[in-house]
Amino acid sequence: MGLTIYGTARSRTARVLWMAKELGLAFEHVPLAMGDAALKQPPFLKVNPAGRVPAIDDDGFVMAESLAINLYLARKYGDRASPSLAPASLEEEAKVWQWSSWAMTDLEGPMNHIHLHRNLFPPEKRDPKVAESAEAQVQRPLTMLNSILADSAYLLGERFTVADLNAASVLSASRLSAISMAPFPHITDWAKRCHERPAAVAVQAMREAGF
Ligand SMILES: N[C@@H](CCC(=O)N[C@@H](CS)C(=O)NCC(=O)O)C(=O)O
Repeated sequence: MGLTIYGTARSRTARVLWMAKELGLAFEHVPLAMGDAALKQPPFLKVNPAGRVPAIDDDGFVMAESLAINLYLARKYGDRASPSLAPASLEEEAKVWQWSSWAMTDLEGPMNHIHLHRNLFPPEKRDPKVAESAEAQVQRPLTMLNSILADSAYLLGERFTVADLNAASVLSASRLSAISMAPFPHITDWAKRCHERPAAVAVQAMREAGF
């Protein structure tokens, strides 16, 4: 029993692995990848009926969705980090939900399109118009984020929390490398602070090693 994390670090599972490493959790890692037949077979479909990673099994409690898993792990184990990654009050918890749902609804789709059409797809599959239109779409949310980070080191104030981990996961270093960041210097500084944390660097090493 214990915690099992399903998904390779080369997928959105990197977000959950980052959280687990921040918290110093012991876990079993099952590095399923996109395209693996096992994703669509009954044993894994019992963990995530959507047949996608990341997913976790925490002592028999199963769930999916990267940012939601991180909210759960932060709530259950957040105090294992010092300072805590968990919200310290109802108001902080509400802000954590706010930033996580904002990242998923306003940034995840367009940032993924930019990354696919500028970095990941083979040249013949890339459509510059899709990337341009997605980059135009993220200007407003990124302008807002930049203005918040002008006055605050992290999203809830002076300490790194699950709100930063979730938002910085959606704004991964490779995704940010595909857009012009000149108008957003405070996001650049914040993202660097987040992505240079030892737990994030450890997950990057897992990605590079193919896990
Ligand atoms: N919103 C989900 C997206 C999960 C997702 O799209 N996972 C991809 C890998 S990054 C996957 O498992 N794709 C396989 C498939 O869709 O068949 C999350 O954030 O966890």
